Amino acid sequence: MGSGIIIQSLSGFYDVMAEEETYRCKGRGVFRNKKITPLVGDMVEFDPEEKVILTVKERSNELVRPPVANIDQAIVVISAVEPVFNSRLLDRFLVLVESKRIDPVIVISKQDQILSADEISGYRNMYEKAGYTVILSEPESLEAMQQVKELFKDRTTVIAGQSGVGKSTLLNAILPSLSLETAEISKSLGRGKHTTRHVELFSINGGLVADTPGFSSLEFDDVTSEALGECFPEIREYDPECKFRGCLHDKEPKCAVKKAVEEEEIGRERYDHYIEFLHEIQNRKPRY
Ligand SMILES: Nc1nc2c(ncn2[C@@H]2O[C@H](COP(=O)(O)OP(=O)(O)OP(=O)(O)O)[C@@H](O)[C@H]2O)c(=O)[nH]1
Ligand SMILES: [Mg+2]
Ligand SMILES: [Zn+2]
Repeated sequence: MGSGIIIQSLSGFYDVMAEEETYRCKGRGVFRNKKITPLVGDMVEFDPEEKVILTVKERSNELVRPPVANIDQAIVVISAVEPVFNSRLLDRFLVLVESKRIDPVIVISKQDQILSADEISGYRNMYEKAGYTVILSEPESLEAMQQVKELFKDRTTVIAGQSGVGKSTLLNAILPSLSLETAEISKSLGRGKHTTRHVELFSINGGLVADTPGFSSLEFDDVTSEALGECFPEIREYDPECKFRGCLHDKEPKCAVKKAVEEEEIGRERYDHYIEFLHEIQNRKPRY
């Protein structure tokens, strides 16, 4: 028996990596009855002789689209231009990642295409002030590539973000031997699809990294209104000072979060998105 991690799933087979070797395994027959579906990122016990996965260990978290488990970190890539920088979309990604207890890092790509550095520096400050690491990148920036590569060490990372922002390009710049497929925006958006379609974990700098087709659903289905504030680090920080326990920082009086927004300690745009998302969650139709 051996233990390993699933790095790829291909029509009924799972590639299990153990001690630098990869074994193409099937799931055990009983998985079907027990409704156990192994995922990329799963830690498993397997039989290397028979090439069968015997047990799937408990997951620390899992994403549905893309289907991947046990993620420590997400590099959320957003482009400075084309697709145009969109802080609302970035905040959506951050909430989804935080709600799964995954550590986010922000990469703003396509720095070579911005007209002036001011366009992005205000946003950079806002997100850094909120508590995030922000890396400005373009494939030619060795410094940015080195910084991202360092983040991969000893953990499992997913690269997330909208189609065309340069997720695959970033990984290719860090490790050219990956030769991941990339596409001009017009083509990928024209098809309405991501160029990257399947999920695979690659070993880079002592860690595992998954290029992903972004997140195909950006709905807050699993986030409650009470939990939303927890997904904004700067709101999480001020929340204990609110007068009322369970304050949602909306209409409540004596709210420390709203005060921090007035005093420009919390970014106005971040707060506005928080309120927008809160109302979206509150107006969500119950699901049966
Ligand atoms: N100028 C410039 N172009 C970039 C940069 N990063 C990516 N691109 C280009 O943007 C396009 C899309 O890049 P991809 O790496 O395919 O984007 P992706 O995020 O992997 O997209 P999906 O796989 O569809 O989700 C390609 O034409 C890249 O060459 C950058 O930093 N600067
Ligand atoms: Mg891609
Ligand atoms: Zn409050």
